[in-house]
Amino acid sequence: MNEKRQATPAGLRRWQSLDDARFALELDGGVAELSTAADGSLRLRAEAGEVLDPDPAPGIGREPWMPGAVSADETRDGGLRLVHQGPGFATLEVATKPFSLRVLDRQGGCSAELCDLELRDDGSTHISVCAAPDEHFFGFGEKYGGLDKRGERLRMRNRDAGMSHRDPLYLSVPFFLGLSRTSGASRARGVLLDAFGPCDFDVAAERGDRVRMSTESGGVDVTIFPGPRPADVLRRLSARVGRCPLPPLWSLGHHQSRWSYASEAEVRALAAEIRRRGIPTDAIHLDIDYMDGYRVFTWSPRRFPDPKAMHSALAARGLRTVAIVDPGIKVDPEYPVYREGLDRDFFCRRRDGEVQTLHVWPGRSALPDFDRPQVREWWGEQHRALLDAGVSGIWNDMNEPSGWGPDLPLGRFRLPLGRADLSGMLQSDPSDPKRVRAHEEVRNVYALQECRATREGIERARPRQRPFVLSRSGHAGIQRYAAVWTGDNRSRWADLRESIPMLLNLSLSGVAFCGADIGGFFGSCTPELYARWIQLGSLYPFARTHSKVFTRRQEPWRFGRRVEAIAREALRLRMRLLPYLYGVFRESEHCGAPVWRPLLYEFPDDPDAVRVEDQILLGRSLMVAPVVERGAREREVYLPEGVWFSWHDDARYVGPRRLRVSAPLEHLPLFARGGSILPTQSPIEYVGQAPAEPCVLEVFPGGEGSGELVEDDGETTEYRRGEVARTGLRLWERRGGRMRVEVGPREGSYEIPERILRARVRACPPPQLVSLDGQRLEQGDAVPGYRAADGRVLVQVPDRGEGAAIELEPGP
Ligand code: MIG
Repeated sequence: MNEKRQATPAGLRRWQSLDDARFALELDGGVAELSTAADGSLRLRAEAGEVLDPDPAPGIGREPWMPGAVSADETRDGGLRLVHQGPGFATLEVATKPFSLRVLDRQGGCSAELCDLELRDDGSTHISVCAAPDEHFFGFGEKYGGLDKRGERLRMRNRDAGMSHRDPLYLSVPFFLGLSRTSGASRARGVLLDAFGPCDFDVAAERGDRVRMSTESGGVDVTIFPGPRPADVLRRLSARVGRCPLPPLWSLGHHQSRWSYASEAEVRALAAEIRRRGIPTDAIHLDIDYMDGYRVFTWSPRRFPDPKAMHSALAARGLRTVAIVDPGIKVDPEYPVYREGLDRDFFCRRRDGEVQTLHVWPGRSALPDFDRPQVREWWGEQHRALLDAGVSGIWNDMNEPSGWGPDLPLGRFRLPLGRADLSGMLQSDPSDPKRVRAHEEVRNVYALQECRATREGIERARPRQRPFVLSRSGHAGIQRYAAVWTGDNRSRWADLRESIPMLLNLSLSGVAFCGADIGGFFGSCTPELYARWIQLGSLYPFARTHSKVFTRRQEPWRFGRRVEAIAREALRLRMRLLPYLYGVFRESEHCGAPVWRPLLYEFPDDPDAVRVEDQILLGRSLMVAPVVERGAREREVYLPEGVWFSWHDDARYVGPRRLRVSAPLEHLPLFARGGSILPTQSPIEYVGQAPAEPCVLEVFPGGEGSGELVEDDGETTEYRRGEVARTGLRLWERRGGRMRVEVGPREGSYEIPERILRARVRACPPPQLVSLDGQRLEQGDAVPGYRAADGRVLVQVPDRGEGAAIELEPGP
């Protein structure tokens, strides 16, 4: 970075309240604005010069800032003290010289301190967050390496990292969650540096007591999200940057991808094979070869002569497609999308006025200027060509944006030579499309705006449907518009291992719907690696197998019978858990909770849990402890406080404790939390197929617990208007081991035909008495009735939505 720029260590000169939740600050060499939110979050924007730019947040679709009134007092030295009565922070102290912000909670503890503000005339800035000596740092979006980023320097600049596997990667979320302890209890807080261009985080590397954040343009825009628990931070972060809307149910199934399934015949044959072998799968991805000369929104007339017919054949098998769309539009005057984009001046131009081009698959291509609403609208409209042909989801690749300079054609492939130079490119200013910005100033929101255009376009074309968009690049808030996959990984054990902390940190950054390519993209996967990867990957929030052209094929049956059976079982487990998983996604839409959670999310007060980076909580009740070492047939597992059960054999453990579990190749170590009820179903091959047993409650004793079963049509937005069936679930344990499973009356207007509800109580010896609503049940297969075998009790009762209370009296 340029060291010669003039730096102004800012001091506070004057302040003035704009209203009861907004304060203008005059600094040495700059101006700032402080806003307080009703949920107790705080935002500071500062820039060099005399006027603050208009708020850029609405321009990228941030959720509206909900102001929270505070009372303001001047301190003796001319500083400012804000007192907040609501949730979140209690007091904010703004000191004058040096300028700093101290955020205090109700106990008087400091939950955040911002200091060392430097504003430069070119818009670059530094600001630091004080770090506690024992603080751990999580989040930071999509990053390689360990879960805790203390001591690292992280760059945020969206980049097609290719095979380099170094920071930065495709997607940036300039946010972190700090977790420290004060007098025994943990305290979490979140910090978002909402820069649209590249920025840097020095995570207590240079100075152990500072997280230093730097931007290259646009001033600072920092929001502090108080805890005290990680869940509080995520709720506040997501209230600001947005939450992942409930995905269509089919998109939670398995996706089978390859670069590329390159013809209708190949896709049909693949679909037939998937079903013949009984591999649960919901979607097939169409990589770049479906297009006509890589022109987006077209079909190759030779390879895909009749996409409609293909899609109806796929639909008959319960399969859908997700089609790739790159932002680069082929420069070709005969191509209507290019012609129209050019005529309407929708492409990014260079400083010299020429349309900026770069080389991507179609050759020389132009880039839409997604920061303008009309361009987004136009882009969204283009998707009708794909949707009308029967495509169900859109896969946005190369949207960092990525491309190369000149290239060398090699048959139907091109050898990229050098990276595209976009340094002379201009784009519209998201907050004022009449102004332009250098590409670098808004680079990190390019993909966000593209996905926004895509999602909104699909919503207009299919107003009742929930869209599915998948993106490689993105920024804070990408979850509002798209699911995310972590780009081009390798078919190596290290990449399998790394996918865990990477996805956990992405999840803690608000990106709930995320996954890594199962089996690895580059290179050829081995049978053992595929087996372990599909076991873990079938429990990724987003589960897709994908691989690169010229590598070993990666359909689940390419690795021999044994691995095929392992893959089938893994995916059947996913389908079994689908009702539970769906509930976790509901929760995410509701309060921003991640689907994949590091142990620290649920157990922040347990220092041993905070260190675990190779286990995952899927929602609140399931713990995944995957095997990610070659040749390993056992592993160590850490179980935090509480009762835990092995999913497969009901073995019961009381945490906190460590144990070694055996894990033959067929086996994924999986644990359920005692005191939980998980709604499941018998496995299906695709969403829409009726499960033989639609409602199976897996009951794990060991405490009191509650849950919810949420059912709806799985694909429309009617659930938002109450077309949903919600069933409250409760587990009680009385003295002497009496257990009560309460299924509440169904609420909401979504109709479910009468069916059998099954409650399978795990680790339960034959009971002395089982009753339904006070009536004794008989043993046997009749409904209502129960069976006790193999240490489990299966209770079957009719389900008309009226609710049921099942009681079990333990045996003598
Ligand atoms: O330069 O569309 O990450 O998933 O298969 C490669 C071809 C372009 C990169 C994506 C990958 C995809 C591939 N794309």
